Amino acid sequence: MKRISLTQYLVEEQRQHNTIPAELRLLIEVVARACKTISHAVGKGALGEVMGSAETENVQGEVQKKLDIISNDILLEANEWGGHLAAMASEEMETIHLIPNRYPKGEYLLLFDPLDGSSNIDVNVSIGTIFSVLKAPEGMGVPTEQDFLQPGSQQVAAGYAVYGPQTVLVLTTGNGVNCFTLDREMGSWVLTQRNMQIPTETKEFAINASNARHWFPPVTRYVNELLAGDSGPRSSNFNMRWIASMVADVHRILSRGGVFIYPADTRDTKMPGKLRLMYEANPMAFLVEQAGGAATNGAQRILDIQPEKLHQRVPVFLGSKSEVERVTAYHQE
Ligand code: P6P
Repeated sequence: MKRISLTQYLVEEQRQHNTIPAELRLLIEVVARACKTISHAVGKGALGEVMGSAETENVQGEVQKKLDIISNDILLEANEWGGHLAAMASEEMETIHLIPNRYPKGEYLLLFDPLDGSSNIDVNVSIGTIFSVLKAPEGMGVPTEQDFLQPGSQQVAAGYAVYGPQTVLVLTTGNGVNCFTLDREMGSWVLTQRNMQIPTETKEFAINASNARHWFPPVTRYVNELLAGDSGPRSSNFNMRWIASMVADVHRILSRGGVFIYPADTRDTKMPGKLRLMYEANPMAFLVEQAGGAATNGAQRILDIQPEKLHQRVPVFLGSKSEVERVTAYHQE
C-alpha cells in the first residue's frame, strides 16, 4: 500500500472534515519539523555534547538537562516567525512567551513539554515531546496567561513525538488518532497507522509502585486487586510496565491497551500528583479519548477541568476505558 506523508494527510483531512485550516496545518507541520530536529539532537547523545545537567532549575524546581533547554529553544525558534501563533507556553518557562513584534501574530496558542522524561536522557531510554493547540480567545489583546487557561475540551489539536528505536509522531485534530513514523533517509513523516484504538479491556497497568506507601486508599485497593491476580477479586493476572517517560507509556497504551496512573498521594496534598495539566495531561487525555479510551483525575474527565494556573499539576488515570472507569469509581465510594 502506498504510504502518504504528513502533509498529504493534513490536506486530505482538511478536504474531508474541514477541521484543519491552512494556519493550523502550518502550525502542525512546523511542530513536526521541530520534533525532527529534536530527534536528531537527542540521537547524537554523548557525541553531541548535549548530555547531562545544564546546572539550572526550571519553574517546576527541577534541574534542567541540556537537552531540555535545547529542545525548548528549537520549538520557540521554529514557531516564532510563521505568523500562525499568538503566544506559546512551555514546561521549561515560568511565563508565557509572546511572539516578537517583528513577526505577524496568528490565532493559535501552542503549549508544550519540549522534552518529557528527562530523567531517561542520560540512560538512553525513550523520551519525547508533548504539544497542545488552543484557539486564542476572540478579541484577545496582548496574550496573557489567563488566555491559556481553557479546559482541555477546547483543544483543536494535540500530539506527541517519541524519540525511541523509531521516532514517531502521534496526532489528533479531533477526528481520531494517527501515527507517523520518521523516514530518516527522506527526512519525512510517513503515515504508518490510521485511527489508533485503545482496547476497552486490558491486562497491563503502569504506575510507579515505589510510592505505594503514600497512596490514598482507592489507589491502594485498585492496585492490590491487580497484584492479587487470578486468586483475587479480579480473577485474572495482570502485567506491569513503568518507563518513567509518559510519552512512551502512553504510546504503548495507544498501541496495545493498558492503564496509566500517576495519582496524588499523602506526601504533599498541595501538589495533586506530578503531571502538569496544560501540556501533559490535557493533550494525552485528548489523544486517549479520541482513541476510544478514558482519562480522569479520579473525580472527573481531565478535559473538563477548568485550569487555574499555567503549571498546575493533576492526578492522572488514563487508558483502557473499563479500567479507568473502575479506578475512578473506587474514588467515589
Ligand atoms: P517518576 C517524567 O519526568 C515525567 O514527567 C513523566 O514523563 C513520567 O511519567 C513521570 O514523570 C515519571 O515520574 O516519579 O516515576 O520518576
